[in-house]
Amino acid sequence: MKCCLAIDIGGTKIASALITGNIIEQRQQIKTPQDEAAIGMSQALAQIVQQHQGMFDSVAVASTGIINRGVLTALNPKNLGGLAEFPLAKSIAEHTDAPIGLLNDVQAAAYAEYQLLTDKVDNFVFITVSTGVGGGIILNGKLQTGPNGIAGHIGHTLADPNGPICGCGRQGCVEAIAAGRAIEAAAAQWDDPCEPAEVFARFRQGVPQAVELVQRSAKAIANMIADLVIANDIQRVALGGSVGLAEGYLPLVRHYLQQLPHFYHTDVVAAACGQDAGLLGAALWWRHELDGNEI
Ligand code: ADP
Ligand code: BMX
Ligand code: ZN
Repeated sequence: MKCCLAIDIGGTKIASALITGNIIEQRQQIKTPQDEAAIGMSQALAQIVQQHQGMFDSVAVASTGIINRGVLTALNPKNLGGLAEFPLAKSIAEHTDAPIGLLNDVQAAAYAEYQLLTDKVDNFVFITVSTGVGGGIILNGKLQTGPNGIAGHIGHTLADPNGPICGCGRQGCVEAIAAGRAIEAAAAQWDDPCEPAEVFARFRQGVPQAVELVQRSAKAIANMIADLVIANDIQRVALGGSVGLAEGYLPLVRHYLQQLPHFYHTDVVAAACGQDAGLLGAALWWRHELDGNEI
């Protein structure tokens, strides 16, 4: 059975694993380099590939950023320690001759989650609320990447025209209000500052400041889902990412969506693969592409 080295590059962590069929083995996780980000990224990728040398016959990468023609272009470079552009395919090809497939991280996650649905729908969206806010859109059963790899970058749709300036340069993006980094930035200003994981602990204890911050995030995501439903007739949404999967968050998103007129409603569920959706999706998608091209 063919084995794929899967790598999932997020703004906070880089996960890797060997994937055979649907089986994930040797899963590892390191922090995404933030200082000297380009050098750090090259070194991290070199280390991952070299460590697994001889154990895989293809490499599949799910990465944050716009992935187009082998290059990672950050829409929001602040999520990657200021890294605006990185030659992802070239950097990995220096260490292996295996075929390399690249996809945006959330497009990959959407691919995996859609494959694993037991009751198929036509139109499906995967949303991650993590370092940033990202999306992967399936329409009529087909993953949308767009001609330039941009499709699904829903974190950069408008939440509040008077909101904070987003790292992409636009004012009031969903990401600037709802993402882990947005929560982190707001909580850093508190008299008793804390990290997002602690914000959620305080939210669950009912601390008003934390409740307000988490509610603001969940409401922005609910409204973004409503926009997706009304634009594309989305039948199901799966939510992932460390914020999206944090205890208490999904019920809040459902609550705000439920408050809107019924036209905007859809099923919202937790990611079935949890934190592994990106890894698995990259591997499944790349296997499908390679098999499709076999003569
Ligand atoms: P990535 O963006 O690299 O895919 P994650 O999905 O883990 O990584 O998201 C990272 C973001 O989630 C960070 O902003 C971090 O502060 C936040 N975070 C991490 N753990 C938790 C938690 N337990 N509850 C809420 N937020 C969390
Ligand atoms: C940002 C953008 C998307 C990404 C999303 C979630 C960059 C570097 N990334 O909107 O491409 O899919 O974040 O990424 O511009 P994550 O790092 O939070 O998983
Ligand atoms: Zn933006």
